[in-house]
Parts: sequence; C-alpha cells; structure tokens
Amino acid sequence: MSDNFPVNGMDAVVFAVGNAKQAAHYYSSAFGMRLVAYRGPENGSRDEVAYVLTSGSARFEFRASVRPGTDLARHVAEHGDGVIDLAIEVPDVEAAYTHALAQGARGLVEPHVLEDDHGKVVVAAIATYGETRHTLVDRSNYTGPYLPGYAAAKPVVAPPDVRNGRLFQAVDHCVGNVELGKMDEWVEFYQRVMGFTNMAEFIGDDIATEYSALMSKVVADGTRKVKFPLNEPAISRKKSQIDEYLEFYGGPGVQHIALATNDILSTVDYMRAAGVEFLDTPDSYYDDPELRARIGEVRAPIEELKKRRILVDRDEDGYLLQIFTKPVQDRPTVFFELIERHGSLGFGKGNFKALFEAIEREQDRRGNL
Ligand code: TYF
Ligand code: FE
Repeated sequence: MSDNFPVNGMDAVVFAVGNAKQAAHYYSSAFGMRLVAYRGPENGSRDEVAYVLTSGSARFEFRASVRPGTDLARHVAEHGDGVIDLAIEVPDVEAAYTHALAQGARGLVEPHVLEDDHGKVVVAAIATYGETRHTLVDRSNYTGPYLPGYAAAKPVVAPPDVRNGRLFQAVDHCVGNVELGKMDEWVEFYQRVMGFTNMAEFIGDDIATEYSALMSKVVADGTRKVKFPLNEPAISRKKSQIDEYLEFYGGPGVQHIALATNDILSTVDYMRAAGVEFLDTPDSYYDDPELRARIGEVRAPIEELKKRRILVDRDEDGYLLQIFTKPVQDRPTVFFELIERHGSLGFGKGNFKALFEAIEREQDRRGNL
C-alpha cells in the first residue's frame, strides 16, 4: 500500500501558557523532564519566550508572551494554558504539505527552511480542530538542541532518581475534544489528509448513553507511532465531561496527552511526591472478583496497583497499566495519562466505566449539574 503521508512520529507537543518559566520548572520538577533549549529576548525573540523540555523521545515546548497584544497572549487569555500544536515529524515536509492541501486541509504556514550553524530544518503547518495546528517538521539535517533560533539550555533541576533518570520515554497518544456531531468529520479529516486509519477501539452510542457521556474514535498512522483519539460529547443526564472542556477551553482542543512509561509504579510515586494529583479509584475496583479474573497475572501485585490507584486492562494482545492526572492548570481542560503497555495496543476500554465515574466525581466537586 502506498503511503501518501508517511510520518516518523510525534515531533513535539507545544503549549501556550501564561508563565513559561514556571511551567518549565513544573515539568522539570514534577514530570522529571529535562530543559534542553530556550528562546527569548536574550537571543532575538522580542515578543515570546519558549522553553523546550524532553523525556526520552517526548518533547514539550512551553511558549509565553512577554508583552500584551500578541496572538499568543490572546490565545492564553481566551483558552487558558493549553496545547496549540501537535507537531509531527515527517520525512518530506513539502510532499506532506502539498498532499494535505490537495486533500482539503487548511494551510497555515507554507513549507520553508530554517537554518543556523547546526544545519537546516524544514517546517510547514496545517490547521486541525479548534485553534490547534499540526506543524510538519523534517529535522533530519539538523543537530541543534531544537530549532534554529533556540539556544541550548541547562536543566533547572536534577534528573529524577529513578531508572534511566526519566519518568516516561515517549508520547503514546494525543486526544482531541471536538463539538457534538463533529467527531466523524475529524476522523474523516485524518483519513483523507494523512491517510490515517481507524483503530478498533471506540466508544459508541451504546457505551455513551450508559455511562460515559462521550463518543470516541481513534485514528493512527500505518505504523501506529502517531495515535489521535477524538472525542465528542454525548447527550446525557448531566453535563458531559467533553462539554465541560469545550465550555472552559472556549472550543475544541487537546484534552489529554498520554505518556508511555516502563515503570508506572515509580513514576506515579515520584509525581505524587512532587505534588501532581491523580484521579482516585474506589477500592471496589480492585476488590471486584470479575476484574481480577479478567486481568489475570500482571507484573506487579494488585495491592501495589491499588495503593497507587493504577488501572489495569487486558485484551487479546496483552495488558496495560494506566492512570490519569487531574487537570494540570486552573481550568478543567488539559490532563495527562501515564500508560505502561505490555502487548496491548488498546486504550483501556475495560477501564472506561471506572475512569468516567472518577472524572464525574471531579466534575461534581466543581459544581457540575
Ligand atoms: O485515550 C483514551 O481513549 C483513553 C480513555 O475523556 C479516555 O485514555 C477517553 C476519553 C476521555 C478520557 C479518557
Ligand atoms: Fe488516553
């Protein structure tokens, strides 16, 4: 099968925030990330600062405006802290961009070359849901810390004292929330523009009306390195968690970023000790004999998972361990997932009920009707 839109993987998750200096500290101290690059007034960026942090192959950039009246300042005023760009690494930016536009994508930045002493990077950008974009990046001829215009930076805190000195090693998937009735349009967008295909896991009407108040489908590239679940609200008794997001974010946007770890137990311990809040799971989840029978043997005793509120799911390919943070900014919008996969390619279908009940308890605490 010919691939009109080959991808190498996620390049970066770019956040617009009110205070990038403090965000860089939080993601260093609580997520164990390593500051690698900086851009700001000191090196010719008049209006914006940017801090770039990595953990394995995962790369986050935090951008903030240093003066009023910029588009970044407007974005943060409107949406709060959030994700503005899911940048994708591609082998040929020009070809990917041309194909995307021919398939009806809206171009935001024409392909162009950025250059400095470390080499060349080719970038372009297309629009996706809400104000979110996909920058397309080819950094195969570049050796600098991030992009031309960014200077190498020194870590702000010591690396976490865990195996490999990091808490996670990759971005597993990035989830978008879109408006009621729009999920299928965006699924179709990724199929048409990027040649992505539907993965088996989805939340349809049946599950939605029973307890989740959302519908969800997953699209992925052929190699499954880039996975984008898409959610839309479903009509339900109470306000859907997706409606709550859309209201507080002010439109569609990125809901959660899942981070792949190979030691979820020590990662959760570290992040909790650093002050990150995770969704709670009732004891009944772990004491349920049906769950115990279904998940069988996993690499850690159930008691250890229960202590940390880590969820388990098993399917025909294997199992996964996962846990979700509470929203990480003032608005009930963006949150993170930690996921440790042992064969399973899924998203924790067996946990949807327990997870959505936990999210709803948090919604109730915020006064959701
Ligand atoms: O990415 C997923 O599909 C899982 C489950 O609002 C999920 O992490 C789906 C929707 C949602 C929260 C989690
Ligand atoms: Fe997820």
